[in-house]
Amino acid sequence: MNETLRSLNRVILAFPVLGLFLCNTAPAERPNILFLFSDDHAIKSISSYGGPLAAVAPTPNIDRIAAQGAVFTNSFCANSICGPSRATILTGKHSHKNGFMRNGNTFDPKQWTVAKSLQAGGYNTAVIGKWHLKTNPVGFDHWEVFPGQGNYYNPVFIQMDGTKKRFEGYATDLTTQKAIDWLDGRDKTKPFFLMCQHKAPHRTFAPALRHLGSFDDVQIPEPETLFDNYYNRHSSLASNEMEIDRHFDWAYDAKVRKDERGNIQLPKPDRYGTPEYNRMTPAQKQEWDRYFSPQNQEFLKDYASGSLSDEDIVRWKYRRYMRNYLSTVKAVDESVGQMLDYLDANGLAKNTIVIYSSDQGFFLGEHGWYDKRWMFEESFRMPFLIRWPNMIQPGSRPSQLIQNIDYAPTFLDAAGLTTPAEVQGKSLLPLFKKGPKNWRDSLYYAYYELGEHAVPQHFGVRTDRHKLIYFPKSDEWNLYDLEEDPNEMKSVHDQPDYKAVRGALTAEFNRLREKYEAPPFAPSKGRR
Ligand code: SGN
Ligand code: CA
Repeated sequence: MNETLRSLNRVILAFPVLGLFLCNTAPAERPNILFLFSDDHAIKSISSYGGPLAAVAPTPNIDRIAAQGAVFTNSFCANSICGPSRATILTGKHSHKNGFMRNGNTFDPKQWTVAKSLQAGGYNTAVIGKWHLKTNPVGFDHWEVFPGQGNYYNPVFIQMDGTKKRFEGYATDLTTQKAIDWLDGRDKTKPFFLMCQHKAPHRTFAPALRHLGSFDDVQIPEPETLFDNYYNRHSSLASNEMEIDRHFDWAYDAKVRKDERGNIQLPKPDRYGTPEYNRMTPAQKQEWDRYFSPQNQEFLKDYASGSLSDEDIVRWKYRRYMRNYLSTVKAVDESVGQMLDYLDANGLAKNTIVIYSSDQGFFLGEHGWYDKRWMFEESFRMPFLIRWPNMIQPGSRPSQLIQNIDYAPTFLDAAGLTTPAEVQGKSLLPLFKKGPKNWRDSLYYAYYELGEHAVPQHFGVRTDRHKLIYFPKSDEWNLYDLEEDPNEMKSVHDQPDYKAVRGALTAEFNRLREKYEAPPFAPSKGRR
């Protein structure tokens, strides 16, 4: 009897009812689940999603998952912010049901999670890297996670005994190595569930030193909406605090340190220092400076000469942002390659489900922005690629509307375990089979944060063509026709020719709020 079957038998002996269920439905060998995850990775910077960046910034390893499995082309989050997205993945529920509605909340570790079910169902479970839920991971046989947001250079990992250990190196590489080490030493009598969760490409977009300059010789295309004027939509767009122009910090984000500037005064914002640079060893700082300093001096000279227009400066910052962001993605892509190679080398590829995803999307200059939060396409969309040999058609591109509430039931379904009735998502497995599919036509979205980057609370519904957004604070609505206006530059909510669409979407919004038992709109206190 092979190892997996032996472990399956043990589960069946321990849980006779479950055993019945497993025998009827699960394949003989339950699949391993490798969940590769990053933070703030926009689909436009994954080449298998296509688009103008694909040619200049390919992600060959993530694309391996696409070629051998499926790319979900309409994958979305329930709440476009870090902790809430992670809590939704673990619980299969919208934020109001798992209690983690904003980054400032604390995850209640007593509640049901997919990790707990997989662990109890016979899986060897682990999470490594970014966690960001305040309380320590529960339901994992092994964990080693960053405190809070974590750092890029020489990061600290919290150990299972509660101590904090600092490791020299780059966060993405260290996370990968730790994941591989765990796989090597895991309990091989059981199938595994491993969540390998990177900090990158999150702010402050700090690349591995070996990748500095990787995108200097390519022309990075600019989004059409880089100079959005915020007309014709909700007034809060104009009062945002996430513009490359007005809010991209000179030292912190654009990497022009104060001590490099001589007597040249840069305009605002210049609020933060250089915490990542400060963490580096002298040798690391030298490498960083060797790359950034000459470019910074050239920019400062041009700036001081007065030859740069406001638009030139935005464009310079956009290029700097994108070069760094895409460089952090390059390390994530390499990590994916290493993990896939590990599966190949150890005979695990065939029976391992591999997922690549990220907690939400991100603005790569669209609407002039960095950051996320909005229900606009760039931040609402979440990458979701999945490979499962013999179960998923290689190169497929399912277009159904899926959401992060669906991950937990998918994992459980694949493992032959029962999904609790309270879970709000649906298993994606039926979408891999041929034939007609009974799937949802709309998605519910809820963003509850109170002020960071000055994005107001908003709630909405999206169908394949339309998006309705409600802003409770000002009791205003926006409606977008994604076919006519894919860049979401104009709300048609008050246009008479959209009366019928508006009525249908409002009814759908109310239906979903009822279905998911969403709470009434109520302003909460505080900023986070
Ligand atoms: C930090 C970032 C913000 C970011 C939030 C949420 N500032 O506060 O720019 O929007 O995290 O990101 S930073 O100075 O700490 O980088 S999330 O991915 O954790 O939700
Ligand atoms: Ca995030």
